[in-house]
Amino acid sequence: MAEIKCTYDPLTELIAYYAKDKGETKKTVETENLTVEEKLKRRIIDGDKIGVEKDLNYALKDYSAISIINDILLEGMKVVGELFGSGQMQLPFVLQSAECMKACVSFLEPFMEKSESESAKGTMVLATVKGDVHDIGKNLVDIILTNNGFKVINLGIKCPLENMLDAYEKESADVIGMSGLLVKSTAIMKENLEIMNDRSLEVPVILGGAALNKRFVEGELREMYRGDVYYANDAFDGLKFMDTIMEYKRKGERPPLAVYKDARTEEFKERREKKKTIVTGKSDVRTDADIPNPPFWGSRIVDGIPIEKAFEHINETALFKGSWNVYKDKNKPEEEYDKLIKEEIYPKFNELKLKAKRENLLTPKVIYGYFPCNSAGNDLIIYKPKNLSGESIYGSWNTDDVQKDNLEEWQRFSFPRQNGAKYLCISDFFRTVGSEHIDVVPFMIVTVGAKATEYAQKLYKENKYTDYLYFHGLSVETAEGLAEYWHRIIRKELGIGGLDSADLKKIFQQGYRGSRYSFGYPACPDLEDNKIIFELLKPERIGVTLTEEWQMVPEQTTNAIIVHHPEAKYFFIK
Ligand code: B1M
Repeated sequence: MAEIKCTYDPLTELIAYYAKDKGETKKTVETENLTVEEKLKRRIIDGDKIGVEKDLNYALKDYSAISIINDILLEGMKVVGELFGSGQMQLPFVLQSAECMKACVSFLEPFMEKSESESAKGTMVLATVKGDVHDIGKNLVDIILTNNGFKVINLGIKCPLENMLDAYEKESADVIGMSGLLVKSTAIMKENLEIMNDRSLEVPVILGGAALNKRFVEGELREMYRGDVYYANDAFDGLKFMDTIMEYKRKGERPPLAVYKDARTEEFKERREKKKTIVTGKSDVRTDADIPNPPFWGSRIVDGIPIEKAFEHINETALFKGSWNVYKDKNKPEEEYDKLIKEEIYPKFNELKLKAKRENLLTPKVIYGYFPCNSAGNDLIIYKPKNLSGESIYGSWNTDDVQKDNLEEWQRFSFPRQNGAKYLCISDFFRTVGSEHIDVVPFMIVTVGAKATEYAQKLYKENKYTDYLYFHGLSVETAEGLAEYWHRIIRKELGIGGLDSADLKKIFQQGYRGSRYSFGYPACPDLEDNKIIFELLKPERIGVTLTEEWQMVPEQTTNAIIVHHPEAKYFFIK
């Protein structure tokens, strides 16, 4: 007889413990008087897999394994989807339900014919597109589809279209799902659809990821692609579209899909065209801001940073809402959300931090430096002492070498300028080549190490979906926390840290002098500039490398140019 693998789940225990403490029964309801069908459905909704084999064995007396899955358990998952859709269930609990579903299916598999266990409601070939390394969004789609009765061929990240088409054919799949978070990925998706058009393919395609929107996918792309294309805002949208596609496929029809028309579409097209034109305006940023003294010139490596420092600088809103997807339900009182955060999310957060520290899962490392510079129009020129070359550039420089007449151009950034608004450009915050003064610009690359990626992968492969979401979120937000912390150190070293707000929340809103801009973000959107920061800092020294698509490995890494000018704040290049 098949054995359920999991008999103890720390998350369930933890939640139960806190619920007990408050004299409540949390999400679970009294199941004693329920029928076995109702009990199983309830278990799925509650994500309660401990001891589920007893109920499954009982159900097997009256039902076939396949019917338990299709008629009882999937009904439970349907409710989970509805609760998520209406904002009544948070993503971590959805994943707990998916884990329970997975455990049940594994238990039931030996009771099924091979053909039954291989049957699915439909098949999706799923991948993150070429050039993009983002994994978690796609994996969440895989988890939700798989545990709702679909088969998913997950091809991983950086996937060329050819691989997707091969798998589509080989597996006789029904749909291709493409994911991607980078702005460039939206262009790759369009390119993929164009190639499919050229080959007269009409494969239904679902697209998802942060840089996409309905206007682009169901407007522009739907108009040009000869097959059907859908925009999925989240994993459950993906599920909804799979259901629709399969329903119509069974009927042998094509779903009636309208091309999404947005009144703003023309305006957007116009703006995009305008963006391509050369901007001639000029900002009125002060040109005489004082230049702080750096503690050293050149670059340094910092190892052995206590992980607590990064933890202290985690933006909890970004972690809880952004990464863990724990949102307030608009229809419920504020107190209920506060209670959820206090009784479930904080304990999880604290438990995870302890585990990460105890098991050295996150190892903060920083490489940073202070460089002499001047601006020239939109460009920022970085100098190096003439007498330094080769490997000797990578380290602290002798201060005497950093004299105006001993400096030569080393690297150059060309930043875009705002078209309208204040006509801002990052280079405006630095003294110009024509001025007598050499300015200072710090750069940094921070990482929490490769073990974070490996551990997250391990959890995913072991089907520990909730833990995967929690840990991945913690690891990426710790990288961001480390960047926040190191920016604080840089301000202190430059002697401008006295202007820091005492309130951490205000620090997250730039409550300090200057700004931290990461390449790929709106003020400096060109990801290719990562190449220059790599030339400046050589982060391979702390184990960080750059892919040919300008993304950093390990994933939990971020970089920035730090600007000390008092007027420097975030701005958008539209
Ligand atoms: Co950064 N990052 N980041 N980042 N980061 C983005 C992706 C960015 C869009 C932010 C922005 O500009 N507003 C931007 C890329 C823009 C561009 O292309 N130019 C960006 C950048 C620039 C960068 C760096 C380059 C910055 C720098 O250091 N210079 C750097 C690169 C890191 C590297 O190279 N290793 C960097 C670093 C980081 C952190 C490490 C701090 C951290 C982790 C990055 C990571 O995840 N690997 C981070 C984070 C957290 C983000 C944001 C804020 C959130 C990403 C995330 O984890 N979301 C992101 C902005 C954003 O998304 N709003 C951003 C949670 C995840 C579960 O959601 O993957 O979107 P997601 O999946 C969702 C849906 O989109 C949908 O369903 C999923 C679940 O519901 N979905 C599908 C996705 N695929 C689907 C497919 C479907 C259906 C639904 O069907 C097929």
